[in-house]
Amino acid sequence: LATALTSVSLAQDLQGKVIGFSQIGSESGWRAAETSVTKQQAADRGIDLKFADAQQKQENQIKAIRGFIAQGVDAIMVAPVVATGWDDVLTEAKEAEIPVILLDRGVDAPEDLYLTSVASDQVKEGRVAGEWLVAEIGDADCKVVELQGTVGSTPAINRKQGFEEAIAGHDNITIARSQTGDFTRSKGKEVMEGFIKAENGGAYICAVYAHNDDMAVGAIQAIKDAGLKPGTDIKVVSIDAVPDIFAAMAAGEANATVELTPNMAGPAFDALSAYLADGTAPEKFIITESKLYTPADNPQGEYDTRKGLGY
Ligand code: GYE
Repeated sequence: LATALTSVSLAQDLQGKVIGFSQIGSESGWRAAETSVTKQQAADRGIDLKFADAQQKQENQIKAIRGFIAQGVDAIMVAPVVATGWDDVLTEAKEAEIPVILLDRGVDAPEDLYLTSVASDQVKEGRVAGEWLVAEIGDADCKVVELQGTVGSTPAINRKQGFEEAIAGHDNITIARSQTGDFTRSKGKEVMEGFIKAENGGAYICAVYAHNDDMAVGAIQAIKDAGLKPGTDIKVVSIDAVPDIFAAMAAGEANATVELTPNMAGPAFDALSAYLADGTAPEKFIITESKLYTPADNPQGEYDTRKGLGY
């Protein structure tokens, strides 16, 4: 990760370009890191980044994108909060000949409405998390509770699917309860409290699968408040690899996470600079890595490395 964030070749051709970025908000530690890495990447390349925080609302994103089009920006980046409802505004950008790049989440819209999408393979992330659990649990019976991401967002849909694929055929592992925690720490805690209550105090919950680390961190608190030990009584597996989950791992309170780089803007700017230089069409989907981390992977060291990388 350190290498990925620092070995940026300065693409001078984006110097002075005006790029609008419609960010979802700051629901998670990962999201906040993505914002600061994007601003840093823009500054390194001399880009004039117009940043708009949508406070989790699609209507604010659509408004911001329309504003960018009216300003005549050179390109638009958007992290789409949900998958549907983008056709009109993306068509408007296309008609204005402004390239649009999707960051970290996908859309249900024709592929010709955006230049490229820089994101992880979210089905794979769910699968990696699920495969970890399958290997960890072996033949034991395991009742899982699931904290889903934002309803209608591609990471929530895909991470659910991937996890279900991984546990399919392992009848000893079942998802007992599944609810959205909206990718936030506070909602993750609240929903986990509800799961524990509904499951007779939580003693028979074997694992929590959270679609992001922030919800897992909230769930860890709820588990502790219920007098149980996260990491042992209830295993904790999630996605993102933010510093706080490594702190939890170092304390024995979390078991596995799947890394999501916060540096989506770097590859996005590289693709854009090639496109603006000579019309080179980038890959439609630029896929970032999904690496599993467990307590065997030096969690304290990972925590230290990640602190200061925009987190
Ligand atoms: O995992 C989560 C965030 O869109 C893939 O959004 C991203 C997710 C990320 O809030 O923490």
